[in-house]
Amino acid sequence: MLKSKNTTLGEYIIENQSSFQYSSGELSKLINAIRLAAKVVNHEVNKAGLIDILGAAGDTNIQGEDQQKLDVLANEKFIQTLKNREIVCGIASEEEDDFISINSNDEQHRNKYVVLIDPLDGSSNIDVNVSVGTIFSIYRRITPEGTPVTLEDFLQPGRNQVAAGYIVYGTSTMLVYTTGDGVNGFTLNPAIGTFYLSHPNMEFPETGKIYSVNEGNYNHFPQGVKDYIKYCQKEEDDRPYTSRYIGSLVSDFHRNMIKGGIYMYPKSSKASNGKLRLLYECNPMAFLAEQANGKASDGHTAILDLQPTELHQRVPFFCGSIKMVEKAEEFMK
Ligand code: P6P
Repeated sequence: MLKSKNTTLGEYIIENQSSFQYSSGELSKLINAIRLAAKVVNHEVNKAGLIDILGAAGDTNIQGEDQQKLDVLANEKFIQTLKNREIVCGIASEEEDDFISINSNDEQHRNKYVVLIDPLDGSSNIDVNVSVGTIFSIYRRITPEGTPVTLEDFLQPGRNQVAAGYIVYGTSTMLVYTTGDGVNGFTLNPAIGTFYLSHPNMEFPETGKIYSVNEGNYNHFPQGVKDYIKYCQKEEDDRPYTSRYIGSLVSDFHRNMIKGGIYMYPKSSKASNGKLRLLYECNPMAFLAEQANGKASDGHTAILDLQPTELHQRVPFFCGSIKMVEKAEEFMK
């Protein structure tokens, strides 16, 4: 497979399609649609400070969170692009109370993929110019082709994903994704609007020295989590580790995948299932983590093995270098 560093994303998708089993080209068209939407959102994110697009949109989403204007715009752009390209039969989004059935005509129902997205994760960072990201997760539908999608098509275990990835709108904009054959990172050259393969075969180092958690919640964590955090801070062996927490899952994940580290969003007495959503945050990031020789669990069970029950359900999330996640799990036994 093409892996030279000047491969464009477009060339890579075409090359990848030939080796992706039962690819009818629809998945390639789907990844291409995400590529286009990513460029549009990147343009808006990068100029956010310049035009009146900062601040809340005056509305709140199902999570009860203030919707930032860019949240709304990113959500609209990804949904519009996926609809226009007539590639998917259903979409679920953090910003939409219910899933969207793409059924403008019978031909639409022939499309076999459903997409779940967090259109702009970490959006509270927008107004302070800290990086944010988009997360996407792709499944093959399980209900019969030719019929409208049902909730069942979205409540599949993460193990069923056919592709997943994120765009990080940071110092540079990158699209990082997997179709089950490793993880590859593409960096956008904004001058010409082309993504180039800059990080082939991304992998988590087996262990690391970075832990990412909101320590402001320390007093509300289960004892096992408190004990692990104290272990990270202890002056012995290869510790103390460094604490790095950006408040943007995509950015913390991306840094930890390159340098080695663990990201944690545990349950607490304030949030009995943690904060992160299983379907469009934890499952795609867990698919990427496992494809990059990392690990992702809810503290006890692999994220990808959890059977979802609700569209916006939350789960505790521990993800990153395999040895660090295993150590944290030991403390939580
Ligand atoms: P807290 C952003 O809202 C997000 O979903 C993740 O991107 C981020 O890691 C986490 O929540 C931050 O949450 O409670 O620490 O501010």
